[in-house]
Amino acid sequence: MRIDVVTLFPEMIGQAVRYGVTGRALERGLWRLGLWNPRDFVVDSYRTIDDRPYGGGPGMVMLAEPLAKALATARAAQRAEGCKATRTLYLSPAGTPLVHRRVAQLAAAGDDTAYVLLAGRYEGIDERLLDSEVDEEIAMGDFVVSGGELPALMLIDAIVRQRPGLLDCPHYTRPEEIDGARVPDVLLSGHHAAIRTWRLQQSLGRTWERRPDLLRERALSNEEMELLATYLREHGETEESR
Ligand code: 9WO
Repeated sequence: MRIDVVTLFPEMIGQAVRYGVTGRALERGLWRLGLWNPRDFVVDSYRTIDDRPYGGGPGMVMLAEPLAKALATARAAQRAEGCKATRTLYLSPAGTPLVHRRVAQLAAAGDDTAYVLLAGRYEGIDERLLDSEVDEEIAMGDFVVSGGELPALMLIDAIVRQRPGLLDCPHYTRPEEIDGARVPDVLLSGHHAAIRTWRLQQSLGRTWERRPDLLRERALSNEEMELLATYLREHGETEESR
């Protein structure tokens, strides 16, 4: 699973997720994070990301164009990393209240699924951007805060802590061969999606063999179950029959 966040304050997200369960899961490769600042997609010298609301009234509204560019770049980065499906979620007090069942559904997505979380600031975002780009609006509760970043962090934490803690995959460094024992070919292939899949499969297989209790704590995604089944076909039988 990969999660990208479009936010005017990427450091807020990047720092906070490094603590505790989400940070360890990030280090282990159980999820990946991308951060995108819409300000980086503005060309004018003032780097304007907001403007006054049509019809008047207080405050400022986030411009559609920089957000659309940031979202497109986030999705392109997800695809480039092998993500086959992506959903864009907007954190909004007017969204569907988040419940555990929805968290579990979001967390059960496979390694090839991604989310883009859109965190707003100011009075809000141009409605046309929301209409054309957002798949789902999610509320953490019936209250308003000053930006979508803290709600986005709550959503990330809720999703990631549902992902299983797996044992580490095997590691290799030089040389490529020691007394006839070779580094697995996939690790030398430079094929990053295949390497990630192999590592996930190794982690799943080792966890099944050595700490099955960890896998009982919660359901695996379809992709994870297929990877584990293949691992067991390739390893389980032969080693046991030896
Ligand atoms: C603010 C607002 C107030 C009343 C009714 C609907 C509303 N929508 C928004 C809104 O989307 N605001 C944007 C996101 C821009 C300002 C900061 N934002 C925000 C998100 N404030 N609070 C949230 C939020 C998100 C999820 N769960 C709780 C609060």
